[in-house]
Amino acid sequence: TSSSEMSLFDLVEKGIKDEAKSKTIEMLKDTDENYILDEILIPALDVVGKKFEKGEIFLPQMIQSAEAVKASLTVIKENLISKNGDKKEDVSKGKIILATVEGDIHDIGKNIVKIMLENYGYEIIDLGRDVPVDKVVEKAVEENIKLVGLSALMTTTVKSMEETIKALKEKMPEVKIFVGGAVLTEDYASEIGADFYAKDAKSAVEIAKIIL
Ligand code: B1M
Repeated sequence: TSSSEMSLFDLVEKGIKDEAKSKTIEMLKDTDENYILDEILIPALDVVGKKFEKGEIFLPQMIQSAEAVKASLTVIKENLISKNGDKKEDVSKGKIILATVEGDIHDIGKNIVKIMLENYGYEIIDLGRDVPVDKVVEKAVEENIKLVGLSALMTTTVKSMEETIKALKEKMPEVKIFVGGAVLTEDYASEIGADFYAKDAKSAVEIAKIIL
């Protein structure tokens, strides 16, 4: 099969970035972006992750698949902006800090959450990935933040998520924190002191509506 005939799923799995981007543009003409996210991009990365775990593929391939997803996400984001362009409110519904915790460089999930929250009118202060505990706390204090969202993808980095939550609550007892990422569960989230667990980007929006 030539890459132009491949499905978006296969393009992500094979890490073919430019074609993934053009395929997304084509699909968005008649396909909902949530379908593309939940039924294609995320499942394709799950397959990639499983193959990596089994040693069937290696880090460079996993990086290429991630790049293909990022290219596709750029298009999805632009599409949402142009769809909402005329009905966009100028006033922000409130500020939210987002960060992937220290030690963890996985930021695709956080970036999807960011796209969705921005789409609903929230102002996002994106601290990026591998963010030191102190940086999150400093920024939250400086901006007098009411809501912070943290992402962690690895069993090893849930520890720094817990530390970030502890440090934030010490400085700002009123701050609310929501957490997400494939390694977390509702129970685990409350065990490490988070106020809310967001299983996906839609739940993050629901949490923002409650708090802000
Ligand atoms: Co890595 N990686 N990776 N990786 N990677 C995982 C997480 C892994 C499960 C793969 C595996 O072995 N099966 C495994 C972790 C094992 C573990 O701890 N349990 C792993 C590993 C081991 C590693 C390295 C250590 C590999 C190495 O170097 N030997 C290394 C880590 C380096 C580091 O962080 N210090 C590494 C690197 C990478 C890449 C750079 C190649 C790339 C990341 C690129 C990037 O993000 N910029 C990558 C990728 C792509 C993956 C997999 C395949 C996909 C992750 C992903 O983006 N999923 C992943 C396997 C898997 O999860 N299937 C894997 C899609 C994303 C949309 O899902 O982030 O869960 P997710 O987000 C969801 C929800 O969880 C939720 O909403 C999102 C949308 O529904 N959510 C939130 C997430 N964050 C949220 C925050 C919220 C709210 C909701 O509020 C704040």
